[in-house]
Amino acid sequence: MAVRVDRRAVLAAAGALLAGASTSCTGGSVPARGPATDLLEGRDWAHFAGAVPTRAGVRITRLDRRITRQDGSGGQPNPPVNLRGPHLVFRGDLRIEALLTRPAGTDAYLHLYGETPVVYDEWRQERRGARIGVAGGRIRFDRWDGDSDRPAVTRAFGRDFGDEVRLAVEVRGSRLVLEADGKAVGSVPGRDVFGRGRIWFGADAQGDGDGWTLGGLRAMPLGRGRMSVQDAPALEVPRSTDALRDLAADLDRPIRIGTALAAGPLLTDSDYRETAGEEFSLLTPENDFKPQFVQPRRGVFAFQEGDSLVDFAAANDMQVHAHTLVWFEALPSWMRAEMTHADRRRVMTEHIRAVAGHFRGRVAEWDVVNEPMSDEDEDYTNDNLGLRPHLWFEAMGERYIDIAFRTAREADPHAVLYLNEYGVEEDGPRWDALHALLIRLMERGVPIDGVGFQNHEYAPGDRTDPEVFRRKVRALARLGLKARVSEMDVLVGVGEEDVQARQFAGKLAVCREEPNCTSFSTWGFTDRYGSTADIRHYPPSPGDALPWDASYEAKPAYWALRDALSRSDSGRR
Ligand code: 9MR
Repeated sequence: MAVRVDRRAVLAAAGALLAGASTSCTGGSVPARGPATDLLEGRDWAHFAGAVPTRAGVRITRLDRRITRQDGSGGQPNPPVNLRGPHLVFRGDLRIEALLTRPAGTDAYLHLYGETPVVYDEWRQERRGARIGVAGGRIRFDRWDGDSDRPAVTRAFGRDFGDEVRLAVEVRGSRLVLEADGKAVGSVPGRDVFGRGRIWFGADAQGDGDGWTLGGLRAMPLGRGRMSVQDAPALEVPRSTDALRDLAADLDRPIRIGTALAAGPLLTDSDYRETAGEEFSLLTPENDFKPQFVQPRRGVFAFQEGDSLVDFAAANDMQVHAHTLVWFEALPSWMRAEMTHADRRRVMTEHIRAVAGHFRGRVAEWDVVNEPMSDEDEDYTNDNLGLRPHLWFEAMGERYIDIAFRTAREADPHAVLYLNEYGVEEDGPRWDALHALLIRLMERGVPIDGVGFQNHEYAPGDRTDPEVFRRKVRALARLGLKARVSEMDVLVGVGEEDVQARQFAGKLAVCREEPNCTSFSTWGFTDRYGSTADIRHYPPSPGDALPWDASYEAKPAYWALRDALSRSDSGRR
């Protein structure tokens, strides 16, 4: 795998040009420059979404990744961060130089993150950082202060910059001094944006055209500053023999214990990484495999975050339960646009072929169809048979499910294929309609292997009796289908930790006991990054739905899960 940028090629392409940037004329006293460190050569830019290391440097593809909300609105830019690449650790002042080569009409941006953003796919918590680039022939600068999605400072300098621009940013005390093609263009207050002494890199292409090339990138300390470069951490983490995954593997009928994970915290938060690898044997990508991330423009794919999750799983002997191919949420806006029914079908099958094909042989299972059942009563009384009338259904009717599963089976013949749904752990019309759907699918020979029961408990009314859930698992067994607990989280209130513990343990006990239940997964494991966070605040306030709190303290729920795996009796009522 071509992971690293080729040393000679980059040096040849960029060395001389960057060296030219050394003639600074910022007006004031110029601090002495320490030795420069090349940040492309020998560093990992191949796991950076959309980036392709080439002989001329790192090619940055225009991804147009955006955050859209559940209803399809919104459009907050969501440019990738090179989390597996180099980052700077420094004290005092420093200088960063970059060579940007772009076709006319393409806007090229380099992001400098003092703290990495927290990225979900319906919101991105922008933290402290800055962005410098060339747009419309001008040098553009933005600064984020970590209290809003929007930049606190936006400036533009100079004009008529050409296709190739040498940019430099100097962190000098509390100011940022900007330079282009060897000349000072301006200086802005830095407001402690790099106060943590760290800088991660990102890049983004906008405007027309497909992208630009980062032909050089290097950094050096200034004056009495100190600087070093760090690469991403090793993915393999130490294992114990007494974690949840070990207890589950030691059962007479072993099952997998899983959780949903995100590439951002995995690569930047060692507590997250270590607990994830130690405790779990199954990994569901929380958002990184969703269409909005992997196919942000039609035919433009970016799998790098997803690949990092798969690499982490492989390094730690975990399996991947991939999520998800066909859903009505987390879609890039182009996928929701008006199109003919035939084109809609083509978009769906091409997406499945490309994504399941990319991960073929590296993931064990797929959620092929996610949440097909409707929440609206009216969809249960007409011809929809309880199916959600979303864009895929509108184009193909119920057969979208058949087509999706058949296409997924062709794309990855060895993956175990699931339909994943919420609110079907309990009795009622949703479950009845799902059960009837499964019978129709089986009769039509659709290659479905199992059903994931999400088991989200967001409110007291969501709590379901494990024995009712057991009946659902058995109903699937009668159809020859597997079952799994796929996304469990239990939001409670102060003093209700025992309620939470009981709910988690009750479902795990059923899964352990029913022969067709293959795995038990929680939707994240620490409240620090839980999906039930209240995002009306900035930064969001964490929820309390997971077995570890926001400081990685195990809660009673964790000990109850261990208990449910350790008891020698069957634990049945
Ligand atoms: O946890 C996920 C959150 O970060 C995303 O914004 C949201 C939309 O893509 O999806 C959340 O995960 C959902 C999962 O994909 C499907 N079942 C419900 C999960 C929790 O909302």
